[in-house]
Amino acid sequence: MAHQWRGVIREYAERLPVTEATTVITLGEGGTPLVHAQKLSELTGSQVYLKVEGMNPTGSFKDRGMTMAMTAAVEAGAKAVVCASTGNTSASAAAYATAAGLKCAVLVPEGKISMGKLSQAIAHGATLLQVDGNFDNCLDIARKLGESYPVFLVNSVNPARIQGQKTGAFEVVDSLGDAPDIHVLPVGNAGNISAYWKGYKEYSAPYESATAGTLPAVSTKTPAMWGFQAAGAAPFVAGHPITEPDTIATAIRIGNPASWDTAIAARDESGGLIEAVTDEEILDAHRWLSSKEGVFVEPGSAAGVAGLIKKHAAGEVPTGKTIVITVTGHGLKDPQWALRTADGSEVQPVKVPNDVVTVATELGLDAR
Ligand code: AN7
Repeated sequence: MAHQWRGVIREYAERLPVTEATTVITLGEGGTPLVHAQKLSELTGSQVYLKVEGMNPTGSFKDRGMTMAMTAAVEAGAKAVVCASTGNTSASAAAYATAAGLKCAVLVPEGKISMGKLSQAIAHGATLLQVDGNFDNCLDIARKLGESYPVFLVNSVNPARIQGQKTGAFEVVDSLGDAPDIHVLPVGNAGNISAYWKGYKEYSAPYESATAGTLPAVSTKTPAMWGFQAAGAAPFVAGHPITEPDTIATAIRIGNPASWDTAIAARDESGGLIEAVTDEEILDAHRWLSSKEGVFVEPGSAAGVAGLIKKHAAGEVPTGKTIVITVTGHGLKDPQWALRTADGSEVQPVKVPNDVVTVATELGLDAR
Protein backbone atom coordinates (compact mmCIF):
# COMPACT_ATOMS: atom_id res chain seq x y z
CA MET A 1 0.00 0.00 0.00
CA ALA A 2 1.23 3.48 -0.80
CA HIS A 3 2.70 5.29 2.16
CA GLN A 4 1.00 8.58 3.02
CA TRP A 5 3.61 11.14 4.13
CA ARG A 6 2.74 12.19 7.69
CA GLY A 7 4.49 15.56 7.97
CA VAL A 8 8.04 16.15 9.20
CA ILE A 9 7.36 15.75 12.93
CA ARG A 10 5.89 12.26 12.64
CA GLU A 11 8.39 11.19 9.94
CA TYR A 12 11.41 12.31 11.99
CA ALA A 13 9.97 12.22 15.55
CA GLU A 14 12.97 10.44 17.06
CA ARG A 15 15.26 13.30 15.96
CA LEU A 16 12.97 16.12 17.12
CA PRO A 17 12.08 17.45 20.59
CA VAL A 18 8.68 15.73 20.74
CA THR A 19 7.26 12.70 22.57
CA GLU A 20 4.30 10.34 22.07
CA ALA A 21 2.25 12.75 24.20
CA THR A 22 2.91 15.78 21.97
CA THR A 23 -0.11 17.27 20.18
CA VAL A 24 1.29 17.61 16.66
CA ILE A 25 0.16 20.59 14.57
CA THR A 26 0.74 19.65 10.94
CA LEU A 27 -0.53 20.33 7.44
CA GLY A 28 1.48 17.44 5.95
CA GLU A 29 4.63 19.50 5.20
CA GLY A 30 7.90 18.05 3.91
CA GLY A 31 8.40 15.05 1.63
CA THR A 32 9.13 17.52 -1.17
CA PRO A 33 10.55 16.43 -4.55
CA LEU A 34 14.29 16.27 -5.18
CA VAL A 35 14.31 17.01 -8.91
CA HIS A 36 17.31 16.22 -11.13
CA ALA A 37 18.17 19.51 -12.88
CA GLN A 38 19.16 18.33 -16.35
CA LYS A 39 20.41 21.59 -17.80
CA LEU A 40 22.31 22.70 -14.69
CA SER A 41 23.92 19.25 -14.61
CA GLU A 42 24.93 19.58 -18.28
CA LEU A 43 26.26 23.09 -17.64
CA THR A 44 28.39 22.20 -14.63
CA GLY A 45 29.38 18.59 -15.29
CA SER A 46 28.15 17.71 -11.81
CA GLN A 47 24.86 16.05 -10.87
CA VAL A 48 22.66 18.95 -9.76
CA TYR A 49 19.37 18.42 -7.92
CA LEU A 50 16.70 20.89 -6.85
CA LYS A 51 14.95 20.45 -3.49
CA VAL A 52 11.62 21.96 -4.50
CA GLU A 53 10.30 23.51 -1.31
CA GLY A 54 7.50 25.34 -3.10
CA MET A 55 5.66 22.00 -2.85
CA ASN A 56 5.02 22.52 0.87
CA PRO A 57 1.43 23.25 2.03
CA THR A 58 1.81 27.04 2.01
CA GLY A 59 4.32 27.05 -0.85
CA SER A 60 7.61 27.53 0.99
CA PHE A 61 10.18 25.79 3.22
CA LYS A 62 8.90 27.77 6.22
CA ASP A 63 6.28 25.08 6.85
CA ARG A 64 8.97 22.65 8.10
CA GLY A 65 9.82 25.00 10.93
CA MET A 66 6.29 26.21 11.49
CA THR A 67 4.90 22.75 12.28
CA MET A 68 7.44 22.58 15.14
CA ALA A 69 6.95 26.19 16.26
CA MET A 70 3.17 25.89 16.36
CA THR A 71 3.40 22.52 18.13
CA ALA A 72 5.65 24.21 20.73
CA ALA A 73 3.21 27.13 21.03
CA VAL A 74 0.33 24.77 21.81
CA GLU A 75 2.51 22.84 24.25
CA ALA A 76 3.36 26.12 26.02
CA GLY A 77 -0.33 26.94 26.35
CA ALA A 78 -0.09 30.00 24.07
CA LYS A 79 -3.28 31.64 22.86
CA ALA A 80 -1.67 33.86 20.23
CA VAL A 81 1.45 33.83 18.07
CA VAL A 82 3.36 36.64 16.40
CA CYS A 83 6.01 36.90 13.70
CA ALA A 84 7.83 39.41 11.55
CA SER A 85 8.10 38.44 7.92
CA THR A 86 9.16 39.26 4.40
CA GLY A 87 6.06 37.22 3.46
CA ASN A 88 6.57 33.47 3.57
CA THR A 89 6.86 33.16 7.34
CA SER A 90 3.62 35.14 7.73
CA ALA A 91 1.80 32.93 5.20
CA SER A 92 3.01 29.81 7.01
CA ALA A 93 2.35 31.13 10.52
CA ALA A 94 -1.18 32.18 9.55
CA ALA A 95 -2.00 28.75 8.12
CA TYR A 96 -0.51 26.74 11.00
CA ALA A 97 -2.08 29.03 13.62
CA THR A 98 -5.42 28.32 11.97
CA ALA A 99 -4.73 24.58 12.19
CA ALA A 100 -3.79 25.01 15.86
CA GLY A 101 -6.77 27.21 16.71
CA LEU A 102 -4.52 30.10 17.75
CA LYS A 103 -4.71 33.80 17.00
CA CYS A 104 -1.96 35.06 14.73
CA ALA A 105 -0.46 38.53 14.28
CA VAL A 106 2.05 39.25 11.54
CA LEU A 107 4.28 42.28 11.01
CA VAL A 108 5.42 42.93 7.45
CA PRO A 109 7.41 45.76 5.84
CA GLU A 110 4.98 48.09 4.11
CA GLY A 111 4.85 47.64 0.32
CA LYS A 112 7.66 45.09 0.29
CA ILE A 113 5.89 41.75 0.32
CA SER A 114 4.43 39.95 -2.67
CA MET A 115 0.69 39.87 -3.32
CA GLY A 116 0.54 36.07 -3.08
CA LYS A 117 2.03 36.03 0.42
CA LEU A 118 -0.08 38.96 1.60
CA SER A 119 -3.24 37.22 0.39
CA GLN A 120 -2.28 33.99 2.18
CA ALA A 121 -1.93 35.71 5.56
CA ILE A 122 -5.26 37.49 5.06
CA ALA A 123 -7.02 34.35 3.81
CA HIS A 124 -5.96 32.42 6.90
CA GLY A 125 -7.35 35.15 9.14
CA ALA A 126 -4.15 36.61 10.57
CA THR A 127 -4.11 40.16 11.87
CA LEU A 128 -1.66 41.74 9.45
CA LEU A 129 0.08 45.00 10.23
CA GLN A 130 2.22 46.76 7.64
CA VAL A 131 5.04 48.43 9.51
CA ASP A 132 6.60 51.65 8.29
CA GLY A 133 10.06 50.09 8.24
CA ASN A 134 11.95 47.08 6.85
CA PHE A 135 11.98 43.43 7.95
CA ASP A 136 14.68 44.05 10.53
CA ASN A 137 12.50 46.71 12.20
CA CYS A 138 9.55 44.29 12.14
CA LEU A 139 11.63 41.55 13.79
CA ASP A 140 12.75 43.98 16.53
CA ILE A 141 9.13 44.72 17.38
CA ALA A 142 8.08 41.06 17.19
CA ARG A 143 10.88 40.04 19.59
CA LYS A 144 9.87 42.76 22.05
CA LEU A 145 6.21 41.68 21.83
CA GLY A 146 7.28 38.10 22.58
CA GLU A 147 9.29 39.24 25.60
CA SER A 148 6.82 41.66 27.19
CA TYR A 149 3.34 40.66 25.97
CA PRO A 150 1.30 37.43 26.03
CA VAL A 151 2.21 36.31 22.49
CA PHE A 152 4.43 33.40 21.39
CA LEU A 153 7.18 34.32 18.89
CA VAL A 154 7.37 31.97 15.86
CA ASN A 155 10.29 33.56 14.01
CA SER A 156 13.40 31.43 13.52
CA VAL A 157 14.99 32.95 16.63
CA ASN A 158 12.68 30.36 18.21
CA PRO A 159 14.84 27.17 18.25
CA ALA A 160 11.80 25.00 17.43
CA ARG A 161 11.81 26.52 13.93
CA ILE A 162 15.40 25.42 13.26
CA GLN A 163 14.61 21.95 14.59
CA GLY A 164 11.81 21.56 12.05
CA GLN A 165 13.78 23.03 9.17
CA LYS A 166 16.74 20.65 9.69
CA THR A 167 14.51 17.89 8.25
CA GLY A 168 15.22 19.31 4.78
CA ALA A 169 18.77 17.92 5.10
CA PHE A 170 17.45 14.55 6.33
CA GLU A 171 15.22 14.24 3.27
CA VAL A 172 18.09 15.04 0.89
CA VAL A 173 20.27 12.32 2.42
CA ASP A 174 17.37 9.84 2.52
CA SER A 175 16.75 10.49 -1.21
CA LEU A 176 20.37 10.40 -2.42
CA GLY A 177 21.61 7.69 -0.06
CA ASP A 178 24.32 10.02 1.26
CA ALA A 179 24.97 13.73 1.73
CA PRO A 180 25.77 15.76 -1.42
CA ASP A 181 29.21 17.32 -1.88
CA ILE A 182 27.83 20.86 -2.01
CA HIS A 183 24.52 22.24 -0.72
CA VAL A 184 23.48 25.60 -2.17
CA LEU A 185 20.73 27.88 -0.86
CA PRO A 186 19.60 31.52 -0.61
CA VAL A 187 20.41 33.33 2.64
CA GLY A 188 18.20 35.99 4.22
CA ASN A 189 17.61 35.83 7.95
CA ALA A 190 20.00 32.83 7.85
CA GLY A 191 17.77 30.34 9.65
CA ASN A 192 17.73 27.86 6.80
CA ILE A 193 21.49 27.59 6.22
CA SER A 194 21.85 27.09 9.99
CA ALA A 195 19.11 24.45 10.01
CA TYR A 196 20.45 22.46 7.04
CA TRP A 197 23.92 22.40 8.54
CA LYS A 198 22.49 21.17 11.86
CA GLY A 199 20.58 18.45 10.00
CA TYR A 200 23.61 17.33 7.97
CA LYS A 201 25.81 17.21 11.07
CA GLU A 202 23.25 15.20 13.03
CA TYR A 203 22.84 12.69 10.19
CA SER A 204 26.60 12.17 9.79
CA ALA A 205 27.30 10.94 13.33
CA PRO A 206 25.61 8.68 15.90
CA TYR A 207 22.67 10.60 17.37
CA GLU A 208 21.45 10.47 20.97
CA SER A 209 17.69 10.42 20.55
CA ALA A 210 15.63 11.48 23.55
CA THR A 211 13.06 8.80 22.75
CA ALA A 212 14.81 6.06 20.72
CA GLY A 213 18.30 5.57 22.17
CA THR A 214 21.46 5.94 20.08
CA LEU A 215 20.73 6.11 16.34
CA PRO A 216 23.53 5.20 13.89
CA ALA A 217 24.97 7.72 11.42
CA VAL A 218 22.97 7.86 8.18
CA SER A 219 25.47 9.71 5.94
CA THR A 220 29.22 9.25 5.52
CA LYS A 221 30.00 12.94 5.01
CA THR A 222 28.64 16.50 5.19
CA PRO A 223 28.42 18.96 2.29
CA ALA A 224 30.10 22.32 1.85
CA MET A 225 27.37 24.90 2.50
CA TRP A 226 27.20 27.57 -0.21
CA GLY A 227 24.90 30.48 0.65
CA PHE A 228 23.96 33.34 -1.66
CA GLN A 229 22.54 36.72 -0.71
CA ALA A 230 21.13 39.46 -2.91
CA ALA A 231 23.89 42.01 -3.57
CA GLY A 232 21.83 44.88 -2.10
CA ALA A 233 21.11 42.86 1.04
CA ALA A 234 24.36 41.00 1.69
CA PRO A 235 25.45 41.59 5.30
CA PHE A 236 27.50 38.36 5.44
CA VAL A 237 29.51 39.54 2.44
CA ALA A 238 29.96 43.01 3.94
CA GLY A 239 30.81 41.50 7.34
CA HIS A 240 28.31 43.72 9.15
CA PRO A 241 24.55 44.48 9.16
CA ILE A 242 23.14 46.59 6.30
CA THR A 243 20.77 49.35 7.43
CA GLU A 244 18.96 49.89 4.11
CA PRO A 245 18.80 46.47 2.40
CA ASP A 246 17.44 46.59 -1.13
CA THR A 247 16.62 43.94 -3.75
CA ILE A 248 13.72 42.93 -5.99
CA ALA A 249 13.89 39.55 -4.21
CA THR A 250 11.72 40.79 -1.32
CA ALA A 251 11.87 37.41 0.46
CA ILE A 252 15.56 37.97 1.22
CA ARG A 253 15.52 41.75 1.68
CA ILE A 254 17.09 41.45 5.14
CA GLY A 255 19.99 43.49 6.48
CA ASN A 256 20.47 42.19 10.01
CA PRO A 257 20.10 38.37 10.02
CA ALA A 258 19.01 36.89 13.34
CA SER A 259 20.97 33.64 12.91
CA TRP A 260 24.31 35.40 12.32
CA ASP A 261 26.65 33.22 14.38
CA THR A 262 25.15 29.87 13.36
CA ALA A 263 25.29 30.86 9.67
CA ILE A 264 28.97 31.82 9.97
CA ALA A 265 29.59 28.50 11.73
CA ALA A 266 27.75 26.61 8.95
CA ARG A 267 29.88 28.35 6.35
CA ASP A 268 33.21 27.85 8.12
CA GLU A 269 32.76 24.37 9.65
CA SER A 270 31.52 23.01 6.31
CA GLY A 271 34.32 24.57 4.25
CA GLY A 272 31.68 26.60 2.43
CA LEU A 273 31.05 30.20 1.45
CA ILE A 274 28.46 32.99 1.52
CA GLU A 275 28.59 35.29 -1.51
CA ALA A 276 26.34 37.77 -3.33
CA VAL A 277 24.43 37.74 -6.61
CA THR A 278 22.91 40.76 -8.34
CA ASP A 279 19.19 41.20 -8.95
CA GLU A 280 19.86 40.69 -12.66
CA GLU A 281 21.62 37.38 -11.97
CA ILE A 282 18.70 36.36 -9.74
CA LEU A 283 16.17 37.10 -12.50
CA ASP A 284 18.30 35.25 -15.08
CA ALA A 285 18.38 32.20 -12.80
CA HIS A 286 14.63 32.53 -12.19
CA ARG A 287 14.14 32.40 -15.97
CA TRP A 288 16.61 29.50 -16.31
CA LEU A 289 14.66 27.41 -13.80
CA SER A 290 11.27 28.00 -15.39
CA SER A 291 12.32 27.80 -19.05
CA LYS A 292 15.04 25.11 -18.93
CA GLU A 293 14.25 22.91 -15.91
CA GLY A 294 10.45 23.20 -15.67
CA VAL A 295 10.55 24.46 -12.09
CA PHE A 296 8.79 27.73 -11.20
CA VAL A 297 10.15 29.53 -8.14
CA GLU A 298 9.90 33.01 -6.68
CA PRO A 299 12.86 35.35 -7.35
CA GLY A 300 14.46 35.01 -3.90
CA SER A 301 14.47 31.26 -4.33
CA ALA A 302 16.56 31.58 -7.48
CA ALA A 303 19.49 33.17 -5.62
CA GLY A 304 21.13 29.80 -5.01
CA VAL A 305 20.89 28.84 -8.68
CA ALA A 306 22.21 32.28 -9.64
CA GLY A 307 25.14 31.65 -7.33
CA LEU A 308 25.93 28.25 -8.82
CA ILE A 309 25.80 29.65 -12.37
CA LYS A 310 28.07 32.53 -11.34
CA LYS A 311 30.58 30.25 -9.63
CA HIS A 312 30.56 27.97 -12.67
CA ALA A 313 31.30 30.95 -14.96
CA ALA A 314 34.25 31.77 -12.69
CA GLY A 315 35.51 28.16 -13.03
CA GLU A 316 34.87 27.50 -9.34
CA VAL A 317 32.35 24.64 -9.50
CA PRO A 318 33.97 21.18 -9.39
CA THR A 319 32.84 18.55 -11.93
CA GLY A 320 31.74 15.00 -11.12
CA LYS A 321 30.19 15.99 -7.79
CA THR A 322 26.68 15.88 -6.36
CA ILE A 323 25.16 19.31 -5.76
CA VAL A 324 21.77 20.05 -4.17
CA ILE A 325 20.15 23.47 -4.40
CA THR A 326 17.21 24.30 -2.17
CA VAL A 327 14.70 26.36 -4.13
CA THR A 328 12.76 27.78 -1.22
CA GLY A 329 9.40 29.12 -2.45
CA HIS A 330 6.84 28.67 -5.23
CA GLY A 331 6.77 30.87 -8.35
CA LEU A 332 3.06 31.58 -7.86
CA LYS A 333 3.91 33.56 -4.72
CA ASP A 334 5.22 36.40 -6.87
CA PRO A 335 4.28 35.64 -10.49
CA GLN A 336 4.76 39.14 -11.94
CA TRP A 337 8.46 38.48 -12.61
CA ALA A 338 7.64 35.80 -15.19
CA LEU A 339 5.71 38.34 -17.26
CA ARG A 340 8.85 40.32 -17.93
CA THR A 341 11.40 39.58 -20.69
CA ALA A 342 15.16 39.56 -20.23
CA ASP A 343 15.32 43.17 -21.48
CA GLY A 344 12.75 44.23 -18.89
CA SER A 345 9.75 44.78 -21.16
CA GLU A 346 6.30 43.48 -20.27
CA VAL A 347 5.15 40.25 -21.96
CA GLN A 348 1.88 40.81 -23.81
CA PRO A 349 -0.12 37.68 -24.75
CA VAL A 350 -1.00 37.65 -28.48
CA LYS A 351 -4.71 38.20 -29.12
CA VAL A 352 -6.40 36.21 -31.91
CA PRO A 353 -9.92 35.98 -33.32
CA ASN A 354 -12.10 32.94 -32.64
CA ASP A 355 -10.92 31.14 -35.81
CA VAL A 356 -8.81 27.99 -36.28
CA VAL A 357 -7.03 29.10 -39.48
CA THR A 358 -5.77 32.33 -37.92
CA VAL A 359 -4.70 30.46 -34.74
CA ALA A 360 -2.83 27.87 -36.86
CA THR A 361 -1.12 30.65 -38.85
CA GLU A 362 -0.16 32.42 -35.61
CA LEU A 363 1.35 29.13 -34.35
CA GLY A 364 3.26 28.67 -37.60
CA LEU A 365 1.42 25.43 -38.45
CA ASP A 366 0.75 24.23 -42.01
CA ALA A 367 -2.34 22.08 -42.58
CA ARG A 368 -1.65 18.31 -42.86
C1 AN7 B 1 11.60 32.16 -0.49
O1 AN7 B 1 9.38 34.94 5.41
O2 AN7 B 1 12.62 35.67 6.26
O3 AN7 B 1 17.89 32.65 5.39
O4 AN7 B 1 10.11 36.36 6.86
O5 AN7 B 1 11.03 33.49 1.91
O6 AN7 B 1 16.22 31.17 6.48
O7 AN7 B 1 15.78 33.61 6.24
C2 AN7 B 1 11.90 34.50 4.36
C3 AN7 B 1 13.11 34.08 3.91
C4 AN7 B 1 14.83 32.25 1.21
C5 AN7 B 1 15.73 33.09 3.31
N1 AN7 B 1 13.88 32.04 0.31
O8 AN7 B 1 15.77 32.09 4.29
C6 AN7 B 1 10.29 35.52 5.98
C7 AN7 B 1 11.70 35.26 5.57
C8 AN7 B 1 12.62 32.43 0.55
C9 AN7 B 1 12.30 33.10 1.73
C10 AN7 B 1 14.59 32.90 2.39
C11 AN7 B 1 13.32 33.35 2.67
P1 AN7 B 1 16.45 32.39 5.69
